[in-house]
Amino acid sequence: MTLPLTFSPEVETARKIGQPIVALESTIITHGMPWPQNVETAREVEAVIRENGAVPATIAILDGRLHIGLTDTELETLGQAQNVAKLSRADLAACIATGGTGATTVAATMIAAHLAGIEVFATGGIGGVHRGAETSFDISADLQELAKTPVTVVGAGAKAILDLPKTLEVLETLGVPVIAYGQTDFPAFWSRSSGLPAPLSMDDPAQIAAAMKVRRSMGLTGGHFIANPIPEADEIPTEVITPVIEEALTAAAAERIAAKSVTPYLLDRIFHATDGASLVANIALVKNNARLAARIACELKA
Ligand code: PSU
Repeated sequence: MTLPLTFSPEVETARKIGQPIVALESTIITHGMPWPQNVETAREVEAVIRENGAVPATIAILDGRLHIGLTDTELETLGQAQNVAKLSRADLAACIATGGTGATTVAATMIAAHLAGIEVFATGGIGGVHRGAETSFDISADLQELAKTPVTVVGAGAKAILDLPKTLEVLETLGVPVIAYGQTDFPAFWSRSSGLPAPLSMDDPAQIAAAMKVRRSMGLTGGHFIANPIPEADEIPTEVITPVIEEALTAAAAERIAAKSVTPYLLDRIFHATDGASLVANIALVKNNARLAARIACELKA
């Protein structure tokens, strides 16, 4: 069978003329941010990618078709839709086969990007090892995907709601290069530093593109994770965000929130507890990641 694949007109043209393309995920739209900021942010992030010389390709499954690039109407519809499925590696095929609609997580977006020949992808932050994983076994499929699929993901580290030391340990075990951009510390999403050193550090998008090319020519599987700290002006200091995260985690445990619902629940709770400041920071860091991803995509073509 042929895969039901739809390229947006903009992405179709970019493919024909060989323009750099940056993939974007859709779970951040449906499960990561409230309406209408989710759609506004998605549009702004796409604009940042264009301003930096690349073409954005937001990825989602709509009525059983895998879309690489969404039109403005599709973006708006997805952003307002209720009960959209959150798709990871395990759910993609079933969603397409049953004609469903779903938003792609980091893992699923990497798979779709690779199918479409896109090598760079910008998001907010990757999933990781959840706190208490020693009993819950809750580890995001994003980590395994980074080990398997040759797509470079740019994110502001991993969300501070996770167990960051364990997340870095698992990435190391899986052989995923974790490269902090412009600093040596691993960033913690809303804050610039997690207090943990990043395994690797680079200051130049051209170096990152070079590392991608070497990895490809060595025949190594998997991608890179580029950990790009939130801009200084937009960060929420660790002392401020930590107690909010602790409170949200306690509430999630009391309400027995599990599996795929954990991350959206915590993000929503933190949004309310910070009077929206966590969302402002989230929007700023995604745009910052889009900028870097576009620069890397352009260097790859250079
Ligand atoms: N980045 C954000 N907000 C999000 C996410 C990333 O700024 O909501 C999503 C991504 O789609 C990522 C998912 O794959 O959170 C992780 O979910 P989980 O912990 O259930 O694997």
